[in-house]
This record gives sequence, structure tokens and C-alpha cells, in this order.
Amino acid sequence: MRPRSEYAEPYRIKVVEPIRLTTRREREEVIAKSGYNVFNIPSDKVYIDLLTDSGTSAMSDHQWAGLMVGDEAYAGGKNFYHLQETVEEITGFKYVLPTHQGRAAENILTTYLVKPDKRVLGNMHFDTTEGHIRLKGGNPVNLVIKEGLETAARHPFKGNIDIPRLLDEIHTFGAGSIAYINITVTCNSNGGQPVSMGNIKEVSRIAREHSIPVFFDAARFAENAYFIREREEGYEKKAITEIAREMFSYVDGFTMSAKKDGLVNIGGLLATNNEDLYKRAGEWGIIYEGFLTYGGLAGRDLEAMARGLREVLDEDYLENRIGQVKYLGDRLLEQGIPIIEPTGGHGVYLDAKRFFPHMPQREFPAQALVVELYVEDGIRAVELGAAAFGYNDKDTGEMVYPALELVRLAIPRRVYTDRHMDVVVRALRNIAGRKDKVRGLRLVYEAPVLRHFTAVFEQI
Ligand code: P61
Repeated sequence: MRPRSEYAEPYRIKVVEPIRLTTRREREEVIAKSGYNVFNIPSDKVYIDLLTDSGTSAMSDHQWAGLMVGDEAYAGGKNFYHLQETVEEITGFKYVLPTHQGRAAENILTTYLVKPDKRVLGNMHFDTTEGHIRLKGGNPVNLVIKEGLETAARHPFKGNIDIPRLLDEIHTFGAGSIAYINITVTCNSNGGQPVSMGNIKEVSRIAREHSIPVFFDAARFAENAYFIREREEGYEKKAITEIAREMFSYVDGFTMSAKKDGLVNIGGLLATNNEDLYKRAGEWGIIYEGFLTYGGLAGRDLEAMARGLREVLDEDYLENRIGQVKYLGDRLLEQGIPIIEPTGGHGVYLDAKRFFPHMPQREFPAQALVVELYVEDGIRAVELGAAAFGYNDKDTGEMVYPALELVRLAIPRRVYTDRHMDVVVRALRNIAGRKDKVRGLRLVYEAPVLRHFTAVFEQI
């Protein structure tokens, strides 16, 4: 990767969406009214929105032009065929089912593959995948390497599956107990960390030896391919398209939320070369999503997705994209702000335990930092710590806390400039300067599942 000072964005801005910085007093009122939960804040009260990189990309003029050639036929629309050809060219999979978003593809795949009590192995399943596996009676098992859970370990592929643990699972429970292996590329749950080609190849070899199917959760496949080129020996000179194609050659298919590397605001995919899966999945797809050639989307959405999937593999785009995430991470490290290192593909993850060493985890340090970021400069981040993953033990009633207490600054694709990133750095530096005065939070309302979306807090 070239130093960021040597190049600029590989696009110019044709349309702008005004954003407004509110006053601190206004933000203090907004955050209190929202129960100290940024999911309850109207987005026009947010200055820089880093809640997610999902569905928040700026589409290109070519994608917008594609909307005008949407074919809204109920069956056999031309945009479907364009999408199918594009997916086949990029991934090698000819059976393509569009879905309304990623979790819908997961629902269909797990309906086909997961039977009660079967295990689904993976590096780290995303929460929607985990939910679908559990709903089908299965057991999700995370086997990421140990460095993947150490925020300061500078391993180049912290999304890798731990091979000895994978073999141990197969030997202990038997291949027949395993529904499939799901490799999430890049691995969102621990920082957008990539999986190496070597690891994908080895997992695939072991799986094939034991007749276990392997699928990708390919939401951020292009970002993963870029890291392989940057960090893995033997791939330095390969084209990103070639690397992506090789990645997909080791698996039996994939689910994808196209809201990330599809560069669209809505959409998902399931693709495979397994005809039986396609036929059976199609039956479920028709019930849940819509006919096979539209899957809950408009024809124009399929066209935007087909075009986005090609654009995301552009090498200049990826250099700028991953370069911007690294830029933010590097500036924060210069200020002594603790983050997951090295930075991953789609955002910077702050380590709230190290940021607020005085605050016990029961006072929700990561959520407290999310609140401060909003009050300081109208920046919306997301908590991935005690609020999102903590739960009350069924037997003891005691709160069980997650190992990591993180704040994710997810960066939308092609949306913000480095100057926005500088505002984020300044805000965090200011908060760090007064961190002893920052107050923890008390949870006053929680829903029984996925409580972080609707939780209500009070300041202590
Ligand atoms: C995100 F808090 N991610 O990162 P869908 N796989 C992977 C994802 O990252 C992912 C999906 C599947 C989101 C949105 C989000 O509880 C949450 O198209 C690796 O959103 O259905 C989504 O794709 C699901 C955030 C989703 C959440 C659920 O921000």
C-alpha cells in the first residue's frame, strides 16, 4: 500500500448530502432523551455517522444510471441475468439467488443445512448467522485463532480459523455432527480482520477430507482479497479479481450481505454450484423472499448490485478504502488511543477497557465512550461490549460479561473524507483528556434478545 500522502480519492464528488453539526447543548438533550442509546437518535442529529458500513455506501454514477434500466418483470428480468453472469465471473458460482439482505440468505442456507443439535463451525459467526443457526436447533461454534481475541496482537490474519481446534472438533464430535463450516471474510466480530488464503485452503482441504461443506459469509470478500495481496507471500503481484476467484474456489458457496462489498443500500445473495442446494434453497427463497429472479428486490436493485460487485474489486478503490481505515487507526495510535491492531477492513475498533481503565465493566465503559463521542462532536459509533453481548445467567441471575469491551467506528464506503476522520481523532483526544470525569452508565431497560438496539441507560 502506498503512503496515503501519495494519492487522493479515485473519484470526484458529483452529489452532496448536507450534514450539520448541532450544538453541544442540543446533543446533551438528544442523548438524554434517547436513553443514552444512539440507536434512538434521529440521523439528522448526527454529524458523522459511523454506526455501520452496512447499506451506507455512496453509489457511483454508473450504479445510479443502472437504476434507470431496471427491468421490473416479475420473472426473468434482464438485471437478474446480468447479476448472475457477474457473480459467476467473480466467484465461479453459477446458481445465484438474490435475497433482500444478508440474513435472508443465511435463513435459507441454514434451513437447508442445519438440523437439530448439529454444530456449525466458523472463525466467528456474525450475530444474525448465529441467530439463524440457533433457530434451526444448531450450535454455532467459534474457532478463531487466539491472537484474534487479543486486541494488541499484531497478527496479519486475525480472522483465521485455529486448525488444531478445528481438527479437535472433528475428532471429538465426529464429522457427522458438523452441519457445515462458515468462514466470515473479513471477520466482522473481531475488527474486520482478514482470513489468509493459506487458512482458507487448509480448512477446505480438511473439510473435503471429511465431506463437510464449507461456505463463506462473503459480506466483505473484496476487502479480504485486498489484505491477502498486501500481507500474504506469493500474492503481492496478483490481481484482486484473481485472488477473489481463488478464495471462492475453496468453498461450496456463500451467503452475502451486498450492503457492504456489494456497494448497495439493500440486497443479499446466496450462490453455489450445488444443484440440489439451489433447488431446495429456491423453494424456501420463494416463500420468504420472492421469485428466484428477484428475491425480494426490485430489478433496479439487482442492476445496482451487479455494477457494485465489479466496482468493489477496483484496486484503486480498495487501496483508498482500506487506506482510509488505516489512516484513522494510525492517527489514533499517535494520540495513544487504544485500538484493535492492526486495523481491519471496514472500521477502527476502540478498546474501551484500556481507554477507561478506572471504569468497571458493569458500568458499560464502551457504551459510555459511545455517549461521549456523540456529545463531543455528534459522532455516532456503536457499542460491541457489555451492552451488546452481556447477558444474565439463567441459573444465577448474575450478569455474564464478554471478554472484549469495544466501540466500533465503522466507515461507510466512499462517503467521508479524511477531514471527517480528523474530527473523530480530535474528539477522541478531547475525551481522553477528560476521561477521569466521564461517568459510567446504569441499564434501566433491556429487551430479552439483541438488547443493545432498544436498551435504555442512565448516567451514574
Ligand atoms: C454491521 F448490529 N452487518 O456490521 P444484513 N454477515 C456479516 C455482517 O456484518 C452482517 C450480516 C451478515 C452489519 C449490520 C448489522 O445486530 C446487527 O444484510 C459479516 O444486515 O442482513 C451485517 O447482513 C447480516 C448490525 C446487522 C448489527 C445486525 O453493521
